[in-house]
Amino acid sequence: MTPPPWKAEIDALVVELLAAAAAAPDAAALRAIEVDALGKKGSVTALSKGIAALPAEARRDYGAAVTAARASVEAALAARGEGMRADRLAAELADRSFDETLPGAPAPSGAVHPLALVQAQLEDVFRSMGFSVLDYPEVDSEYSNFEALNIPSWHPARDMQDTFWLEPFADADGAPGRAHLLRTHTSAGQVRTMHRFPNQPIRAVFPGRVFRYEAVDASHEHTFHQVEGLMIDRAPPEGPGVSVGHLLFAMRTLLEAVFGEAVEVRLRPGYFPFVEPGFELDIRCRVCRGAGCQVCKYSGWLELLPCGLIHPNVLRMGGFDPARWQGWAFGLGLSRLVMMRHQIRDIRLLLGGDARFVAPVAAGSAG
Ligand code: FA5
Repeated sequence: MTPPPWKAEIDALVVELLAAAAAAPDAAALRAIEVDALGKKGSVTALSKGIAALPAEARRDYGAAVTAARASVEAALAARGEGMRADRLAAELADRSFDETLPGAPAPSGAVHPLALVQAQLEDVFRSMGFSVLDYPEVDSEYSNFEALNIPSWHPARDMQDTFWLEPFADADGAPGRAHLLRTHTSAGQVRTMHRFPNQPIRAVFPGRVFRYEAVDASHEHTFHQVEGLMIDRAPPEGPGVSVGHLLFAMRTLLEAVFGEAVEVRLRPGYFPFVEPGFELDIRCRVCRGAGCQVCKYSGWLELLPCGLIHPNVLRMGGFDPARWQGWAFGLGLSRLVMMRHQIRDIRLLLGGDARFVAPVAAGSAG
């Protein structure tokens, strides 16, 4: 039986395309052949349209022949592409300047957030002075956050820290229905620490997030970080005692470690129901160097570090007899310290999710 005339036509086209694919010098030429043959307006695609002109009994064979033609062209193109890749690899391997033992390109990595960086620095300084670093829950009881700190519910000092209150629930220790809150300050860990280390000298810091229901601006956040410091020791004549001098030494040591130089500070009397006497330690604003800016509210000073000697009532709440034990505590505004350290003009940038805060920095500029 003589083959139909279209058979020779299809075969000729396939032979021509296979030869072209085999001779394609590069990927671009190969792609051009693919488009010319298999693309929307390609020569192989056009064959399909010829089916309409054929008598019904020839259409099945014609369709099968076109499908086979397309498959062999596709296979030839794929084979040539694979051949090119193999040639390229062989050429690269033959190239003596290629050293496959060299390390690859470094993978992009992140950097430590300034808050975490300064917190780690502070923890190191305090560890070097014999302090433990402790961690306490962000959801705490009204008792730890206020009552144990000599701030009963009627006390006007409650208004100093606007509070996010939670629905009452039972504590893990089974105490029913106590009021809970998002801790407004890391001082909530003070009496917890005293209960944890009863009747023994304590040196501890506890950093963490705290929360206040307050208006946000360049230097106030509703969520910010503090570091609490606590030192308790036996009072004379049983022990060395604890003085404001120790407190100031610790404060200066931490500020010098963070800023790498002596920092101008001033001490003002400050009122907190859980310390007596209480102080506010301010540092010279390092964003404007004292000239006045929105961070320091144009005063040149930034309130950073309230502190004082632990109030006898708080020692008592913690199980320490104030006649035999003395202590100091401070509550450092870590977020503000980081702003000073890295000259950040707006506190909202710290937790705003700006990826540049954790972008890799060039070696040597991490500080
Ligand atoms: C307290 O939170 C006391 N617990 C500190 C304390 C501890 C006093 C131990 C005595 C002994 P105050 O509310 O002032 O105090 O906050 C402490 C520091 O947190 C401030 O000096 C400031 O640096 C920082 N701070 C306070 N409110 C904000 C805020 N909204 N945003 C950012 N930082 C804040």
